Amino acid sequence: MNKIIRLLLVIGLAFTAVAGLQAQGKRKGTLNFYGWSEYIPQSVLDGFTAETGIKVNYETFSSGEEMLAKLLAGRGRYDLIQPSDYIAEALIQAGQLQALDLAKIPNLKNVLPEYLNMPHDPEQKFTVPYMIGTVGIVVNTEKVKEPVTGYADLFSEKHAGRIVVVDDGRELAVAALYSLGKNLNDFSPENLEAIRPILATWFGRVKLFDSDSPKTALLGGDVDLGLVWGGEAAILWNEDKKFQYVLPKEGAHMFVDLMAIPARARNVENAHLFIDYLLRPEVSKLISDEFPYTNPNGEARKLLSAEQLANPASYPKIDRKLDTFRHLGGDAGARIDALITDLKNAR
Ligand code: N2P
Repeated sequence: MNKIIRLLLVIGLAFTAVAGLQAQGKRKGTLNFYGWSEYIPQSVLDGFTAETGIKVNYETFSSGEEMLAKLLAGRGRYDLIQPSDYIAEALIQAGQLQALDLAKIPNLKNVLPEYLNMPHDPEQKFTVPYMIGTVGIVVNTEKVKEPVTGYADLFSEKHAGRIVVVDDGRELAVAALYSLGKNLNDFSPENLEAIRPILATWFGRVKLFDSDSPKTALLGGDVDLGLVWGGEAAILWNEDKKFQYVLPKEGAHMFVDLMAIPARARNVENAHLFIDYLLRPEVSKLISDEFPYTNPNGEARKLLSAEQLANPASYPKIDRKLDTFRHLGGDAGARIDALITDLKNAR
């Protein structure tokens, strides 16, 4: 056999061996994932399936309370969920999350320390950070010439019928609390009564409630101002610099969205694999490319372009300490829901 043929044979054998190993390494099975809408690229789900053979069934929600209610009622059988900080806290208290096996999530080391051991999960037992963000005001500065620095400006009578807001009771109630100078987690009965007339006025001026894609109405020119998730505002900024992002001067908070495994999950191994996959810097970068929230993954941030890091809605200049939502306990959540439903029906 001449040398070239022998070499080709060896290469061929090596290829077959690697392919065989890969095939053996492939797992079958599924991962039932319940996550926020507009938050994870399809390419990331597909990439995970291509690498592992695990099929991802992806179901979405557009409010944390909707997801919480479903889980607490024992509906749906998910292996992995994407709760926000205060929702995870509620689930932990209700015994609805299982402790993670951190040995299976080595990429957790990529997460910046300031996003670990936060109040919702002080021992980092049940959750890992996915994305972080703020809720702020976006203004189409071609249409709105007067300065907009806070909630009072946003919901001013001048802008009636030109406003989109996230369809999220807790977010809107907090904005009203801030406008009264109150703490974002203080939903005492008195405070709830105090925000009622404020929200009633605001809701009368809102054109659209949309948590899934509030950017759409702004892009289409149906509205000129919004109270939106930071990542949505970041997409608008990428489209057109006329969309400016403002952290309301009366108060803004930071949300921390997480990955967690429900107590009743069946495919626990697959859930750990997926969490670790998401925390790989190059995968996490793909998420930031499509959904430009604040990425808590320090190694992924190193892969982002200077332009991505300069997006004022993804990485706003924070001139104050931003608090996070806490689980309120008792019936405070239900009272907020009732208030918001009432006021929306009265519109
Ligand atoms: C993604 C919504 C962001 C979640 N579409 C806010 N906690």
